[in-house]
Amino acid sequence: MLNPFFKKIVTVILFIVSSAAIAKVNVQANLQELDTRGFTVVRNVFTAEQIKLLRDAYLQCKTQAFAIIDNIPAQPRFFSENDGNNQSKYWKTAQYTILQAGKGRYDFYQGFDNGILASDIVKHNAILEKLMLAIMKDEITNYSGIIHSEPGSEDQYWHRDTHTLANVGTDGSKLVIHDDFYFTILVPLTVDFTIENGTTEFLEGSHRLTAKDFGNCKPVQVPVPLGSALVFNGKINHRGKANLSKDDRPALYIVYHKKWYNDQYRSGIN
Ligand SMILES: O=C(O)CCC(=O)C(=O)O
Repeated sequence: MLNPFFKKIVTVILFIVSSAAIAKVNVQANLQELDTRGFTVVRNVFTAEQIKLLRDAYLQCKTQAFAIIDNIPAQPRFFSENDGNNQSKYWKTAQYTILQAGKGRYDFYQGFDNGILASDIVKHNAILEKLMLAIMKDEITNYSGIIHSEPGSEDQYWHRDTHTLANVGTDGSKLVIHDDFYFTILVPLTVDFTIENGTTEFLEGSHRLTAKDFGNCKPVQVPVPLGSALVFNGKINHRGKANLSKDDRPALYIVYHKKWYNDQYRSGIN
């Protein structure tokens, strides 16, 4: 018979070992989903305290962004996507770039990742980093921004997040044969992502396909609770959906990519 002290120690050790085993199994499940479906929801990535700090930072970014959107003229943006033409607009100052990502939907893209958005909470989350290194192995970097989707926003245009790595055409034939090098992570900041407020829609498996085969993919939306992270391959065809709720649906995004890729360049932006 173990004395109570040893019994307690054994219980603690068993708990640690089983938690580590569960974490390992979950990482494997997330990696498997990323490989086959192209997206996955990782649970319990951020604490409630961290989400509160991130939410406060988002509210400051929103004030800064709308001081620009409401006061300087937007510039038109023309670009090609999935072998089709697209049109949008953007606002640019010496410090900030904001992209319109569909009606009522804004990407606070450049100039916003300072303060808490530049802290270890965002830049070095242990769970996310482990996942990213498991796939991309080494020489990775990340940056962050915010997607602000207002009530009444409309469906975004379908797109991949990466360049298609071809000089001619945007069907993705050169992209899909390349090792995975870019992942986007969306983090709910004030509300869960739901079907009603427009959680991201994916063409399941399209990260492995050229645009001509997108018709074979199933459109899928997944709910993402606060504290979790929606992780997806930058090659996957996806879009933000209309926000039919009465609340803003902000998302922090963290992009991880191989260091050789330049994500500070965007087609159609001067
Ligand atoms: O808002 C979303 O759910 C997705 C946003 C997105 O894909 C983008 O702006 O590139």
